[in-house]
Amino acid sequence: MAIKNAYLADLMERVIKRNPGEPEFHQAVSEVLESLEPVCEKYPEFITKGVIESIVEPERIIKFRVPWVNDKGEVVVNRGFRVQFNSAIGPYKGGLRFHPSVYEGIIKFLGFEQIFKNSLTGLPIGGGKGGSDFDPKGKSDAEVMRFCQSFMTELCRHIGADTDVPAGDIGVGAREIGYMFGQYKRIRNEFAGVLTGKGLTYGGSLVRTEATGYGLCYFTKAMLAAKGESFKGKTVVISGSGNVAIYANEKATALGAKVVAMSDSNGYIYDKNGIDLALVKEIKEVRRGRIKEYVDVHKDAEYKEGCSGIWSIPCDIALPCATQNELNEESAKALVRNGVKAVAEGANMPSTPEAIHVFQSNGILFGPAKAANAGGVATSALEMTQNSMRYSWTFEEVDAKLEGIMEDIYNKSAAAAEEFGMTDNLVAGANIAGFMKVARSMLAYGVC
Ligand code: NDP
Ligand code: 2IT
Repeated sequence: MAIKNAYLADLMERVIKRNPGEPEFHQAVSEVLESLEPVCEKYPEFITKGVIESIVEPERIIKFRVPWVNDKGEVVVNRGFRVQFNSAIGPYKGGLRFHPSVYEGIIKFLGFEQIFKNSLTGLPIGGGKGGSDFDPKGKSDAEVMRFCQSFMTELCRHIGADTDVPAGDIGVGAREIGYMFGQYKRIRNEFAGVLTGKGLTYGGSLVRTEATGYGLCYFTKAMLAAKGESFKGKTVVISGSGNVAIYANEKATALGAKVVAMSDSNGYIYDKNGIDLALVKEIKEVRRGRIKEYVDVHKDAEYKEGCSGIWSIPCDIALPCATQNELNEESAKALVRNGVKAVAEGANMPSTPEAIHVFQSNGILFGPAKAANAGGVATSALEMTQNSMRYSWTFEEVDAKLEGIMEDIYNKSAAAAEEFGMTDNLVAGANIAGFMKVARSMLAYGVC
């Protein structure tokens, strides 16, 4: 799957040289440049006017020390990042990830993907991402608060409701957003829509908590409907058991499917009767426990160590909702062997390029992350709209807008794939449709 266009191939080489030791970033850029080959043939100005050259370079990278005091009174120092990748169509927008695996390359891959995803939503948001190598697991609430306050003490100089609006991602949920919003408000003395995913009592939007998982199912519903299929009666496997996975389960079940497996970074559960989601919510959202605790209650369910085994469970629909590169070629082949019909990505870049190739070459419906998980950031943008209006929409209003946006993303991606001679290739379609709006804006600005 090499890039054939000489300029794009050379640019890819230079991206690798300029960003050494960042394989996830190289992977994300490579997929997009490959999709853009036919676009650059039709519109050579995107190359000659430097749009492609600029789009792979972040506008700004902020990297900072985050010192905080743990419960033993010791000073701990973490690293914080905010990559402000592209503001051509709106303020930088994208989540914050707190996980020990975070380094600059992870934030750059996520920030790069966010440019195209945010454009696909049709809403005025640019691309950014941030985070830290801080691990919230096993920390007390007081430790998480002190970390979040220290993180925001630096970050607050760089963000703003019209500049850059962070939100949650892995390890950052309502608790962390609350601590960070409180610190922003205190230091800057302004009550502004500077973060999304806020609590409902202080400017949050209804449906934001559910939005990524619900949106993933709305996208999948549209993708299935285009082929005369639906969720009804289907068996679904969902990796992860965090925010995205839980609400993907809730919506898939509401649409008539049976979810039989979920996981965390230690292992997975299989419940042939259908996962008891209330119990998963209690374990993950209330107790902050491990998924294996599920089998303490449901003795007939199985727990197995290791995450990748989840893809050996037969299913009609697979929704990877944990993390990048969690689904490799071998897992993709197992899914295909077991008759999977559709795969849609709730996590960012969960399938390796080899896995995507297996799905596409076997005619499996494949919804790439940029399109399929855009419901979270789309609803964040709706939260920004409500904050600007100083008004709140009802759950039903936001949910209806979310479903409309996800259908539109499916239609735009499918249409772009068709226009460029790659019918049904939603990877290429989403990359192209997301790129066009950003690229046209960049062209309008000249060199900047
Ligand atoms: P959470 O922190 O709520 O949950 C993350 C889940 O993924 C947990 O079950 C976690 O298990 C598992 N996980 C995390 N890292 C790994 C790893 N290295 N290996 C295996 N499993 C892992 O995060 P979210 O649900 O918010 O995010 C999940 C994915 O969805 C991410 O890729 C994120 O970028 C993406 N996403 C999130 C959006 C949002 O609105 N929250 C929007 C769009 C995409 P454990 O508890 O063991 O760590
Ligand atoms: O990957 C993502 O799109 C997110 N983590 C959500 C970003 C946001 O700003 O809501």
